Amino acid sequence: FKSSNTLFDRQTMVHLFEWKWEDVAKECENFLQFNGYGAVQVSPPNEHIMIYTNNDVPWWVRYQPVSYRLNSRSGTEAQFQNMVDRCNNVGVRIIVDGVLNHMVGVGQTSDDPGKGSSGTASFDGRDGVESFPAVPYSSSDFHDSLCHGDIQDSDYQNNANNVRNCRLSGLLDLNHRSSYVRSMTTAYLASLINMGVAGFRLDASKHMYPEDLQAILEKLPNAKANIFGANQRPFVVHEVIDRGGEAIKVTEYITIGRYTNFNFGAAVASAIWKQSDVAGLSKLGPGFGYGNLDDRDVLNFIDNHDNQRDDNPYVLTYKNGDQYRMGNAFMLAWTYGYTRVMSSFYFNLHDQGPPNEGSANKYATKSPTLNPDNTCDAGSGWVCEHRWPTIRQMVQFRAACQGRAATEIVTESNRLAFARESIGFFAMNNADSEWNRQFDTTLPSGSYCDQYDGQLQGSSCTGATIAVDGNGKASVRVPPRACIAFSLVSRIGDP
Ligand code: AAO
Repeated sequence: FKSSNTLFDRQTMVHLFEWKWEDVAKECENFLQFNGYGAVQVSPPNEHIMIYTNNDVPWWVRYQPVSYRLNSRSGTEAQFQNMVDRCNNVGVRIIVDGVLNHMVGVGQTSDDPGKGSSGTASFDGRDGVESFPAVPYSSSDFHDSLCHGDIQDSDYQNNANNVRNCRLSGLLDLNHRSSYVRSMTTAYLASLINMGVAGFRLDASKHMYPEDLQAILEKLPNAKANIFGANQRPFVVHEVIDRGGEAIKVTEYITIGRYTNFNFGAAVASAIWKQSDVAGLSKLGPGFGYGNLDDRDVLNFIDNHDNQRDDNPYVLTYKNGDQYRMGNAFMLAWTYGYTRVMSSFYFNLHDQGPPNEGSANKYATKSPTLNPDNTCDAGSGWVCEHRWPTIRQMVQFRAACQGRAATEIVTESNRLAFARESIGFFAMNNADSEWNRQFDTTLPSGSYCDQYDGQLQGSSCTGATIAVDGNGKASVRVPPRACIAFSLVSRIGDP
């Protein structure tokens, strides 16, 4: 379950949070395939509650499943299949956000009564009723007999069973020890594999026992051979938040896939904010600090859709501007793990949903629109970090450098540089003055275009150019609080 199932030189996925299937399909065809992206994590595709409040639909309705039918705010089953086919056709894989841990919340407010009908399925999630006829699930499929209430904050530190058996903020907790629940969840994931998806980000894996997940995952078919080759297991990333001090540890999940490494973005943010020093990031890999396991165990990212919404985020987000560019550039230049780029919509409030078409159109999700420079038009409400010039260039840099070690590592106070052996060179200067020195780039002689603040257009470079001599040496000027990156894909004058 560890292999990303992407094409060999595509080593980054993008989370197109809340995008519609038709828009994802177009993005694969028009942009992702040309910019080194290997896969898209999509929002949960199955039926979910709908809540209309404050002229909006909160984004998190997608995390309250009503059935496993493929109808959602992002589109229908036919649109989903069409997206999977069109993305696979251009070598971009689809990773589904699978919500297996729970169904809906028990519902306490008039906005959210915990029952109703949404899409095609009716449901009644009120405490004690717990009926989901379109699966079907009934009250005996939930954990009520083991825990009839919510996970308490202190459980995270000292009660693993409560974290797994009690309700995550009121969400009805399925019992995956039951062979019936296992068979329903396996069937859901298997049907997605048979539609051609490459794998899953499993929501709230921390709240399910690893042995139960293993039993579910072992029964899955291989990824489709005509797309992925023979005998390929689906890719699985478990959402487990473990930054130390938890009763449940990421090590429990590494035999059944990768885990979401929340320690990575935390380390990068703290270095860039100078609570520590970016030079220290030269050690960010297996064994660094707490919770950074082997390359093949981790999915690394700067921020995700949850922690970007924290009141006072401990990670960099699009709201940090240039520091966010630096953080992503480092992640993509560095060798550690499989990487994910976040792609957001603008928000002020935690619950705010994706840009929508207003009440007359039942708050249908809006499509992003583009600026002439191929970034997203902020007016459409989408941030599209994955299209920011620096990030899209660095995703190509990573694709080109796949499999190459980081060598010639140079550190100074608040400065870090390294080569990706004979393919790329990266330098990060988080000090307040220019970093001007000679480096061994390991690259063939030539003239290179900076991919951090520029890009190659035909044979001209829109940013700084760097001359590498016959010995691979170059004098590089890295502006304060910025990076320089260049690679064989930005060599000027190459055919
Ligand atoms: C909504 C309403 C609720 C209502 C509920 C039911 O907001 O008021 O009660 O419906 O009616 C999302 C939203 C929720 C939403 C839910 C369902 O975030 O607001 O509830 O959909 O619509 C824990 C889990 C983790 C989970 C995270 C949010 O372990 O799995 O909470 N993430 C996933 C999704 C998320 C989704 C769900 C799960 C549910 O990504 O979008 O919820 O499907 C500690 C623990 C973590 C724990 C956090 C938060 O972490 O270790 O396990 O995550 O606390 O409770 C530092 C600390 C670390 C802390 C972390 C938090 O790192 O060191 O201890 O900060 O960022």
